[in-house]
Amino acid sequence: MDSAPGSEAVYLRSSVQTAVKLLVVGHFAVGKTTFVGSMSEIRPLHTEEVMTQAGALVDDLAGTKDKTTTTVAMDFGRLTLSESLVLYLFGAPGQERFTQLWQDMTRGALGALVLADTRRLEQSFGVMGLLEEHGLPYAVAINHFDEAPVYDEAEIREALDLLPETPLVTCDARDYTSSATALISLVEYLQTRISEPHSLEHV
Ligand SMILES: Nc1nc2c(ncn2[C@@H]2O[C@H](COP(=O)(O)OP(=O)(O)OP(=O)(O)O)[C@@H](O)[C@H]2O)c(=O)[nH]1
Ligand SMILES: [Mg+2]
Repeated sequence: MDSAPGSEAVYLRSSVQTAVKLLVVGHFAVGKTTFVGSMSEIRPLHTEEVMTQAGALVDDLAGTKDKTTTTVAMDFGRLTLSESLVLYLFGAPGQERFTQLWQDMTRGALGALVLADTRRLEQSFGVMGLLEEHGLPYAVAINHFDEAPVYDEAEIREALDLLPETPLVTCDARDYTSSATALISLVEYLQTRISEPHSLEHV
């Protein structure tokens, strides 16, 4: 893979035939910007702004003591997965006030990776609901934070009410290999869905 950290893959390879748009979604402070930053082979686009007291009234800051900025629009990155396949990653904020933005972000997207935090699993329902409304298939990646509880896969599936076929993985959004594994689980899932005739309407 050409996209290893440190490689200067600025230009798209001429062999690329398929570009796939994927969303990286999740609630406030779950690690979306970190994930897109770890994965992108180009300098990622971030729209970070310093958090203000006003935001503290609507965003749950528990467990985010070192966090000083928040994404106010989106994150964007690119990852060449093979000779012929390139992924465009769009990090979409999960807060309700960004619902309008989702109308544009979901256009043309094939699927989404939902980042979740075991300290606040219930906060993932909002984005999973939005994805279902938009008919977008998704995989779930538990982004592991040091102080977060560790649960069995079955417990997490039950807590998030996941379908048996929905991929569930654990990752560390700061780590390239771990994040790539999570993304590949989503891509493989989308590939199985594309080969199923009844799900073609979603892609
Ligand atoms: N321990 C640990 N910390 C992480 C991980 N991923 C992200 N962080 C930290 O968690 C904080 C929030 O990460 P962000 O990437 O800003 O989260 P976000 O989802 O983009 O946040 P918003 O855009 O504000 O909703 C940052 O301080 C990261 O360094 C992880 O896998 N493990
Ligand atoms: Mg962000």
